[in-house]
Amino acid sequence: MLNDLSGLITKAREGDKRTIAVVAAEDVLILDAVRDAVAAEVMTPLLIGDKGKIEKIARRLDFDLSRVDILDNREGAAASARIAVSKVKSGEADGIMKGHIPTGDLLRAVLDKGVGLRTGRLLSHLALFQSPYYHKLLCVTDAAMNIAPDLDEKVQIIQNAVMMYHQLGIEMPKVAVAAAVEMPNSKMEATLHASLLKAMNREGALTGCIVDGPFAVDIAVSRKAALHKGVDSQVAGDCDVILAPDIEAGNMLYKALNFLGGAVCASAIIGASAPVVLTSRSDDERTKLYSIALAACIGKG
Ligand code: COD
Repeated sequence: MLNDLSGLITKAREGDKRTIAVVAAEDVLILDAVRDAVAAEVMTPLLIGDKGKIEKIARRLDFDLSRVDILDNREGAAASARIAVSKVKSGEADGIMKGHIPTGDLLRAVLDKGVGLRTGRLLSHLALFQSPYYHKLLCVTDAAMNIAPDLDEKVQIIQNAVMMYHQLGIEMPKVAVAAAVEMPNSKMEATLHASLLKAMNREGALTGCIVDGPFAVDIAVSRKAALHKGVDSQVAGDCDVILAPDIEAGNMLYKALNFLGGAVCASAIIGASAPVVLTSRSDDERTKLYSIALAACIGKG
C-alpha cells in the first residue's frame, strides 16, 4: 500500500530496474532529471537524440555517461520518438520520457496506427499528488491528454486510474467525479456524466472502485465540507481519484495543486503498452523524479 510518493522510489528500486527511453534527450532540464533518477537508482536510461549535444550538456551537468546507452539520432525529435517507440516494441525499453519535443508530436508517435504502442485502450494522463493538506495520495485525471472526454472515454479514464491503484496495492480506490455542483443539472454535462458513472458503478458495469458524484472539489476532499452541505458518501472527503470534466479543469487543478497547494506529484500517460512520462519544464525536481519512478513502477508487478 502506497502512502506517500517516496514509496514509488522504493518500489522502482525493487528487482530489475526498468529502462526508460528518453526522446530528444538533448535538453539540460531533462538530462538533469535523468541524472537525478540514475543517482536515485530508479531506472536505467536509454538516451535518444543528438549524441554530441547530449554529451556536451552532460559535461556541464557533471553527469557521467560512461555507463549510459545513447542512441545517436540527428534526424530530429520526431525520429527520436519513433526510435523510442520501436525500442519499447522490441522489449529494449519499458517506458518513454519526453525530452525536447512538443507533447503532441510525442503522443502522435505513441498513437501511430502502424508502429505505435496502442493496446485498444484509451490513453490517459494521471497525476498522483502528495499534498500537505490531504491525508492520502490524490490522483487527478486527466490533465494532459484527453481534451473533452465523452462518457465512454471517462469510463476508460477511470479504469486506467483504477488499474494503476490496483498495481500500487490499493484495492478499492474511491473515485470522485468532479463538477461545479452536487445536483445533476442538464446545462452542466459534467454533472450528468457523474450521475451516469455513479449508476454504472452501482450496477456493476464499472468495477474495482467506488464512484460517486457529481461533487465539487471541496466535497471530494473535505469531510467537513461534505457534512456542511449534507452530502453523505464514503467517497466525500476521502477520495483517491478526482476525475476532471475536461482537460482545462484537470490542468488547472494540476497546476493549482503544484503552484498554490504546496503539493508534489508523479504523473504519466498510461493505457499504451508502456507508460509515457511528460515532465513539464516548470515541474520541480521532486515531481520529475517521482514521475520517472511512477513510470518505472507501472507494469512492474
Ligand atoms: N487514446 C487512444 N487513442 C487515441 C487517443 C487516446 N487518448 N487520442 C487520440 N487517439 C487516436 C484516435 O482514435 C485516432 O485514431 C488517432 O489517435 C488520432 O486522433 P486525433 O485525430 O484526435 O489526433 P490528434 O493528432 O488531433 O490529437 C491527439 C493528441 C493526443 C495530440 C490530442 O489529443 C492532444 O493534443 N491532446 C492534448 C495534448 C497536450 O497538448 N497536452 C499538454 C497539456 S500539458
